[in-house]
Amino acid sequence: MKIYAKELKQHLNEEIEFSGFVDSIRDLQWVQFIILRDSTGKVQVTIEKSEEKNKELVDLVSSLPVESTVKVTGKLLDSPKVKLNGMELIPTNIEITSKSNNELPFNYKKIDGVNLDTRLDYRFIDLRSDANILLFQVQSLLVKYIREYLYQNDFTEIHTPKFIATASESGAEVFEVKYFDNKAYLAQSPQFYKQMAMASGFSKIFEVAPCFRAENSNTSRHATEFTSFDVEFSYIDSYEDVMNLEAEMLTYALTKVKEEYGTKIKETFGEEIIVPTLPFPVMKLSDVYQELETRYNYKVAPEEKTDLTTEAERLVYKLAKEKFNHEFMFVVDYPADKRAFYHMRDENGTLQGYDLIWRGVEITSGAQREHRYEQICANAESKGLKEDVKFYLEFFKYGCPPHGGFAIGVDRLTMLLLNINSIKETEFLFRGPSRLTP
Ligand code: AMO
Repeated sequence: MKIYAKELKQHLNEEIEFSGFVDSIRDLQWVQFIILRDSTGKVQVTIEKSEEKNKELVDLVSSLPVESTVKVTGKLLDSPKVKLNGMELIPTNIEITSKSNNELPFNYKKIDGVNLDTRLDYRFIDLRSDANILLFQVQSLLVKYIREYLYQNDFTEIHTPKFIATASESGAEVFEVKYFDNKAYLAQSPQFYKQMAMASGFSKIFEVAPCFRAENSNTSRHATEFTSFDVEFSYIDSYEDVMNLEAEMLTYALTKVKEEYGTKIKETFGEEIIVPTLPFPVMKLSDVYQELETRYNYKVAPEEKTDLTTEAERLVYKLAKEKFNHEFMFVVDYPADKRAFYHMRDENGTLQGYDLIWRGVEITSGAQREHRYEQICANAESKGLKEDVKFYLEFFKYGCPPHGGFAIGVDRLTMLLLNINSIKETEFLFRGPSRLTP
């Protein structure tokens, strides 16, 4: 029976089959120790050289390159003296299921000093490290618990097309693709379609899917393709309902991730998972700038104050901790003319939208949407968009409830949770302006 590393404890003193990578080999005078690993853990295989019946195994192991894969059958013994989990596998047979080259392109267990591009070129090897396997287990868990929260609250997962005919965010950032005799674009966001679901009466939906942005920016937080967790729901009274749902959702997911992986994350990444308290603090953009100036002497030109600069985002983390003893901060009251046309403005022209900043980085944009037909048409027109978004404007013509939503970047979320330097390391395969392979 095939056993995974994490199940081994239940099979002591049994004949088992274990398959995995050869993590390391110690070939001593009297004994060979082989450490095998699968994605759930490691086990030691012990071969006594003096035993005649082991001769073939000893020969095989002495020329076995590490990182080969093997299938081992044998007896699993309870051996308290063995440092690795107090057990060892005494093999009767070892089958090499694939042989690795002796020389790896780099040592994925010692990445200090290894160029990140080399690691990304050989991402399949880079991902073999314990830290990287944990990283993607944590990312998977985060997504699982965000989903779980939404399912518990009657949301339906939908899947919207990624070939689109018009840009949803702003014209400059789309990738154009040839679509038979026409042009199409890769979706920057499911924005229009999640709103369409509201017009279709779905009430509560979400989607986890790729977004494509033709942003030629080489920063630690931008990718040309990233995974977006998009949420949209109806019958809200204000964008505060949207912020509240998001804060609750994140708190739920972080609580669960901490319960399941908190200790491992602390051991591997040195990061404590801090479960936030509700409600999350909220500040107006203009107040943020004012406080950054008085507290930290951070000054920017008035024309830059229409959005948070990268440095201001970083300082918002400091401010959130000092002022509210919190890791998160919602920033509201962005100038309406600088934000997407689908955000609602109130009767004074104040934007009914927000950004969420976590640990110094924007992780979310959200808003109540403009659902009134005349008003959304006027908003689109003011951005010179009317013809392009004609199909979208139709959604609001035949009844559409008040609604709002938000999007969280999953890769950024993982980066901040584990205090990883760059989004390049939290995407399974990073896509950036100068990276399309592997
Ligand atoms: P926005 O453009 O702010 O909003 O994107 C939402 C979130 O997606 C992530 N993100 C990115 N992650 C990696 N690389 C990028 N280039 C990148 N761009 C964005 C961030 C960001 O906060 N339609 C709206 C959302 C809404 O209102 O529902 C939108 O796309 O975490």
